[in-house]
Amino acid sequence: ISAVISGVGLWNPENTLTNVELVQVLNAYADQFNETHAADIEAGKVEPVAKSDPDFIEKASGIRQRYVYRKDGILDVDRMRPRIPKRRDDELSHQAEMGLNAARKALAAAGIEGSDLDAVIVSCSYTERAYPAIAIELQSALGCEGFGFDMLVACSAATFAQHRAYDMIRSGSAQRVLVVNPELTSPQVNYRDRDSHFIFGDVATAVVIERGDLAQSAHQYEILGTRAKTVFSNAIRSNFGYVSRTQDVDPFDPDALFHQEGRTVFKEVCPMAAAHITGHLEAHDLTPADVTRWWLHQANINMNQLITKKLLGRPADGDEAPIVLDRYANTASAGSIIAFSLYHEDLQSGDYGVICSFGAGYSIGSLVIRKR
Ligand code: CO8
Repeated sequence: ISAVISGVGLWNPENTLTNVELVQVLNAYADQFNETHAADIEAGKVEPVAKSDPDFIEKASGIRQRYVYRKDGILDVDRMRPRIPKRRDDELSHQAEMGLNAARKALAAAGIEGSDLDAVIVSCSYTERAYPAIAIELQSALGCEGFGFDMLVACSAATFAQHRAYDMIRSGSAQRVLVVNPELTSPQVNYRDRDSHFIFGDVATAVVIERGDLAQSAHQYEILGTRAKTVFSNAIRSNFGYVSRTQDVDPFDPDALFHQEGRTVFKEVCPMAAAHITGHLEAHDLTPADVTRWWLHQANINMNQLITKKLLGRPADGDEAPIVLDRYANTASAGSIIAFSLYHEDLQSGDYGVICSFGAGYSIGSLVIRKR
């Protein structure tokens, strides 16, 4: 039984945030904080808040702007977090709405209806609640029988969920699976921290994975194989969780927001990702030279350039390993799927491609695919 990606959908919020806007609010906060705590800073009792710089951001990361689900509140120096209104239980939840927008596009691309699906997986870095699963809410909104479940694997959530869809189809337990990634990262961003305030954006992606003999769409990619790897690391971490309430955690506690040792991540993850991809290709008697397109995780432009150089022995050109970071920033697990969504239709029948994520965990997930 073959499994194919037969449709992909991408939805981005209306609101964009530029580097300059983010830097302005952080620097205003730094001035305010440093003035208020001038005596303690002078006495060495309090660390001053460091200022940010738009040129640094673009040079260090390749990011120019990001989409945010709700802009309101982020640029208010007295708030510095999005204002996302609470919804009633009988309204669609925020992530279900984001996911639905991307899901509809993926279903249209695959030429199928929600009722044709057997399963819905919602997979992303965070879900806004533990239960009922966002996937089950989405399943209901799409009018799909069968089952749904949520799963979290940070940056590798999308690829790991696609692996599960592949397994389900190959084992015969489902014929058509929708994998949805509503990446609502902005609530976890520390907009007061210059090291990380620029990194993330919000977006939703979705793919339909179908049994090969059922797929009818114009652009189909057979999944030749999947490979996953995890290695425990504290270099990317957030300690926010359902136990936080019992620990009286302050919502601005940096420990309860995304934080990382960016340099360490860079050094440790790049060689791991390159070795992982090479090994996965070898298992299919392929080499990096056989691959037409690389849809890589989008965390940092320098990281992607280093990985593709390690793989190809030369820099990749823009077409080979597309970058979407400039427009979208790091959208956690959705990054490689955004790249796939925007840059796949020009592939010819028989062309090989690799989708690969790498990030927190550490986690690495890849799919080797071939256009039908
Ligand atoms: N403006 C000005 N200066 C700055 C700024 C800034 N905004 N930020 C840092 N600096 C300073 C630093 O303090 C440092 O100063 P000094 O030399 O005095 O110490 C100097 O600039 C250089 O800093 P770095 O060495 O940190 O700079 P880098 O060139 O390494 O760039 C990056 C920093 C961009 C963070 C880079 O290291 C990087 O991208 N690394 C890879 C990180 C990565 O891929 N992480 C993956 C995270 S995503 C993930 O796993 C998903 C998690 C789940 C989702 C979470 C949703 C919220």
